Amino acid sequence: MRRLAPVLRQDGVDTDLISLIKTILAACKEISFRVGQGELAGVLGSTLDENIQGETQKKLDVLANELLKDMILETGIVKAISSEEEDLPVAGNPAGKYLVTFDPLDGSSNTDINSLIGTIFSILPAKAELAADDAAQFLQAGTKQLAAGYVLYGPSTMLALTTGKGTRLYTLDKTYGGFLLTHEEVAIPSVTAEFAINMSNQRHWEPAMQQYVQDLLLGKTGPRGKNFNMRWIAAMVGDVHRILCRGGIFMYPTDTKDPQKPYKLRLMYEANPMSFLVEQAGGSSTTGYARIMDIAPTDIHQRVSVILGSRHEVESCLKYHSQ
Ligand code: AFP
Repeated sequence: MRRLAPVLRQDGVDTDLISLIKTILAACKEISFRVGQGELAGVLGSTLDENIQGETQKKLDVLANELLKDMILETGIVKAISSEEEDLPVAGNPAGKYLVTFDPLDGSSNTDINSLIGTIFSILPAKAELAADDAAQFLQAGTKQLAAGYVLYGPSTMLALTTGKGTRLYTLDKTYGGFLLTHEEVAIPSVTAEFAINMSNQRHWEPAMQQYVQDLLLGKTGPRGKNFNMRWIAAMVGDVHRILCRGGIFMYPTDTKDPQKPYKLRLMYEANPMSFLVEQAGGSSTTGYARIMDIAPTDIHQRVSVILGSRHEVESCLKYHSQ
């Protein structure tokens, strides 16, 4: 099986970008090892701190964040990083070529139940005209991403990565410590019978989403004329990975549960990198009203509604939103 670097070189990826991706993966390998140790590493459970999102930080959140931040900034080719766990961006080399955004541990609520979690990352071009500590440099649409990926800490540790030339899957070979290409070119089936949504929010959704999901649940007896299956991992990395592997539609729509927080998923740290991976694999990703990768960000921690996956099923869902 082929190793990561030769595959990226064959795609014409810049050597500095390959080096940065390998550094991110080195941090993820350390996170994978700690996650795999579970209770034995004393890294489970919560800290006494809250992050900018108002969420209690898990010990693994902090560990993963510190590892990624330190290793990425030590490369000397990154101008700044922005993390879901950091209030503000952290400046690196003012002459750095790249910006990196990441969710160090997506699915934190799964850490203490030995369920799926992962690291999501996105690489953007640095803006020479802006200072290294200027948050505005991160406010670039998802279409500007140079690379995006996630590392899924599951029974095997897997990497999904795109640099704009398709989406590939790699599996960590824990004997030699490198990621080996295990899925050359991901192609999401355009049709699916599997949906993922947190049903407990049903009464808070917009009518369009309520009607769409209601028709999925009616299955053969309803307007869709076929039965659907449901999955919900409560970690976007796990749900998106399933969709890359076998298709499906994933939704975290706007809801009125907390008027202060109409959306859950973060644009820079979750929606944009996942949208890049999904679109490069032939799927689509929308807010229900606009392509996610076209959104011009206004805040590094802004949140959006997300509907992504099998192209034809996303289109079916959009029809309910356009009526
Ligand atoms: P945490 O990282 O705080 O667990 O949130 C994970 C997440 O952002 C995303 O990965 C999941 O799809 C979604 O939230 C799960 O949200 P619910 O807990 O409301 O199901």
